[in-house]
Amino acid sequence: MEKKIILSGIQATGTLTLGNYLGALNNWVEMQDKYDCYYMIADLHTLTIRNDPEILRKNTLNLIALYIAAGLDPEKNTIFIQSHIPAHTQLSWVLNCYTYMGELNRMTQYKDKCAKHADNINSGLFTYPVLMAADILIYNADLVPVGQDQKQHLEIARDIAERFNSIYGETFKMPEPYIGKVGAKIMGLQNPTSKMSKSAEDPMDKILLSDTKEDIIKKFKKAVTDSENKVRFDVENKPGVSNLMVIYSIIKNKTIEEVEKEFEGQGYGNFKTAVAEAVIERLEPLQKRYNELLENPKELMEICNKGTEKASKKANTLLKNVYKKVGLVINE
Ligand code: ATP
Ligand code: LTN
Repeated sequence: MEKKIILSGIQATGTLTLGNYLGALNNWVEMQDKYDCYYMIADLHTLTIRNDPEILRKNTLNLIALYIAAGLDPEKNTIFIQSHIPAHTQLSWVLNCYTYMGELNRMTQYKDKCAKHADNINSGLFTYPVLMAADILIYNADLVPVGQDQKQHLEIARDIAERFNSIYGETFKMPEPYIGKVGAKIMGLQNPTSKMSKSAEDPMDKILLSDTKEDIIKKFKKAVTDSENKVRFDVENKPGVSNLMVIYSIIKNKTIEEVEKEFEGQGYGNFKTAVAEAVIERLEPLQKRYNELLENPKELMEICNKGTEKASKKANTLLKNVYKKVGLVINE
C-alpha cells in the first residue's frame, strides 16, 4: 500500500521556540517512518511581514539545519525551500480566483497580524491562507501536522479544494489537519493564557531552541504559576502550572496523571527545576548537531536541492492538471 502524504512548513521568522518544537517539529519526526513526508521552509509566507533580507536568508538556512538537527532524516523526508518551487505561487494565483474575500476576512491570524503590524497591512497578509492552501493541495497531502493555531487555515484549504472539485471534478485530495493531542498549544511562560510565540517581545515568555542552559533554568524558575503550590492539572484555574506539566509530559513521554503522581507532595520549586532539566536534556544534543550542520552550508543546500527536484516533479504535474481544467492553453 502506498504511504500517505504529509506536508508541513514553518516560516523563517526567527529562532524557533519550544512551542514550535513541541507543537510541530517533534510530531514531524515521529511521522517520518510511516508517511511520505514533505517539509518545507515557508520563506514566501515570511515576506508578509518586513524582514531584513540578510537575516531572512540566514534564518532560512538555519531552519533547514534545525529540521535535520531535530531529527528529520534527509534520506527519508523531502526537505525544500518553498520559493524554490514556483508551482506553489502559480497554483496560489489560480486558487485566489476561487477564494472569497469574506472567507479570508474571517481568519483570526489575519486579524491578529493586522493588529500587530498596523503599519503594514499588505495584501499578502490577506491572501496568506491561499498560498498555504496551494502548498498543501499541490502535493495531494493527506495530513498536515500543525499546531492548534493553524487549524482555521486548514479548514479554508479544504473549502477551496471542495469548491474547485465541485466545479471541475475530482482534482484535489481533501487534506486533514494533524494536531497532536498534547502540545498543540504551548503557552507563554509569563502569559500562560496566550500561546508561546517566537515574535513575543518579552524574552522571559518564550524558551528559544538556542537558549543556553542558564537561560532555560532562569526562565522556568521565573515562570508564572499560582499560590496553591501543588502540581495539579487545571488549565482554567492554574494555566501556568498546567502548561509546565504539558511540556514535561511530552518530553518525558508520560501522561498528565503520571506527572501529577510524580510530583505529589512537592512544591513548585522542585517541579520547575525538573521541567528545566528535562528541556535542557532534550535540547542539548539538538543544539550540538545544529551547530555542526551550520559549519557546512553547502551540504544543507545539497539536501534542499535534492528535495526540490523530487517535490517539483510532483507539484508541476498537479499544476498542469489544474491549468488544463480551468482552460489555460498548455504548451506540451
Ligand atoms: P510568529 O510568532 O512569527 O507568528 P509562531 O511562533 O506562531 O510565529 P509559526 O511559524 O507561525 O510560529 O508556526 C510554526 C508551527 O509551530 C506551526 O505548526 C504552529 O502551529 C506551531 N506553533 C507555533 N506556536 C506554537 C505553540 N505555542 N504551541 C504549539 N505549536 C505552536
Ligand atoms: N502558516 C504556517 C506555515 C505554513 C504551513 C504551510 C504549514 C505555510 N504553508 C503549509 C502547513 C502547511 C505557520 O505555521 N504559520
